[in-house]
Amino acid sequence: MRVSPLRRLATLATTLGLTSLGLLGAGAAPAQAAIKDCPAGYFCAWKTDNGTGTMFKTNTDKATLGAWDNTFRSVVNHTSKFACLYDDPKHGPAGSVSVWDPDPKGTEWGHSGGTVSSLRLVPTSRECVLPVYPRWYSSVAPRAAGFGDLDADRRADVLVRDKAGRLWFLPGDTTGKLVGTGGWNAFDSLVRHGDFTGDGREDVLAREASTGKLWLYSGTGTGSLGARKLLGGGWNAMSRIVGAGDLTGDGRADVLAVEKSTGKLWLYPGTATGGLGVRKLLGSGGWNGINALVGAGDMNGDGRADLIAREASTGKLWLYPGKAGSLGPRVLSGSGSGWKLMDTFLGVGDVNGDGRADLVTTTTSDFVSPECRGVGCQLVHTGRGNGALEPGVVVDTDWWDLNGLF
Ligand SMILES: [Ca+2]
Ligand SMILES: [Ca+2]
Ligand SMILES: [Ca+2]
Ligand SMILES: [Ca+2]
Repeated sequence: MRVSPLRRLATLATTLGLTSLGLLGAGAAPAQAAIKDCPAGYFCAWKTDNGTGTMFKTNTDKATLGAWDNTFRSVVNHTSKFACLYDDPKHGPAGSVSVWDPDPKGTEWGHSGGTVSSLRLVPTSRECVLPVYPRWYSSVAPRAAGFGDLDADRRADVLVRDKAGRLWFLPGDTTGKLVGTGGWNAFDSLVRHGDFTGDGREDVLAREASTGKLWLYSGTGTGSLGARKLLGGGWNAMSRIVGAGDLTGDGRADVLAVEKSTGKLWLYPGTATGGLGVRKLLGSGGWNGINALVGAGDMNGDGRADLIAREASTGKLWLYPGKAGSLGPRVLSGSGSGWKLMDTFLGVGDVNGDGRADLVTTTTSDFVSPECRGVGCQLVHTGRGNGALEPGVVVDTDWWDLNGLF
């Protein structure tokens, strides 16, 4: 049985007391009969290395294990959830935690070290050691950004998709709310940047990976998403889809997309009926050389939405200032190799409440700083209001083992 990798273990070990990831495949293999004895939907364990003798089984969490405390030697996880095995009772974080992948068909077995005192069955491996969604904090901005604020409280909010395909709304006070109960992993592009339907509430665009259809999910104004509407097909011809804010200056949010085959950048203007109008060429080529593209709002203070782009070859961060329906000459927004160490770029408006649009990033595994190292550190790069950014400040360490931030 494969043990799911919990990333950034070294850091976690100090903060959560993790010391090991469980033991893999040591000892003699249990008889096939032992694996088959474990019913579908159950996690099972034996006191012996070879799966003989009395079998423990459960399909619910166990805060303590009674007579089975510190006895698990062979285990199988025939559930569709991750099994978290804790050395401490009550799922305590002080001792080590091992994570066993879902194996609903029941073909694999594993070996445990005989130190387990409690267990949980959870939809994502992250939940073995952390809350399902990370903590997100933002300040109340002096004015509405027009995007990055699904519930219109002038606090920048974030949507997080977990690996189980659920969608969480993080309003900015460190709490979270489930707004999509499942199925969101069917989309390979999720875009949120402004109001497309014209009701003053921010909406979300989603591209369905299997069909290339682009859907508009209208925001309800509370962080939840309402009924969806088909915007069109063929969007899998695009390597990147970005919510740009209002570039054309008609007060409606527009969409930008990079064409996979040509590297062209197209502008799709939002229309009064909540659709997209006739596209216009913004960039004649080369846009596939950009490996991060985000509509970040008005970064340079001229009242028009701007675009931030990371050049793959150099790691440079460029600001493309929005002009009336086009983009002006790009200016360097951030140099240095640091931008290559960023995984996700998030433009959700003014995060620190000074009235200027900011940029938020999360890191790749190569990132190292005194505050945080590895994947999933979150940084806020405060906008200066003239297109430049202050150096990023680490604000949290737990933005890992997720499936996207929007
Ligand atoms: Ca908000
Ligand atoms: Ca709307
Ligand atoms: Ca601008
Ligand atoms: Ca700001």
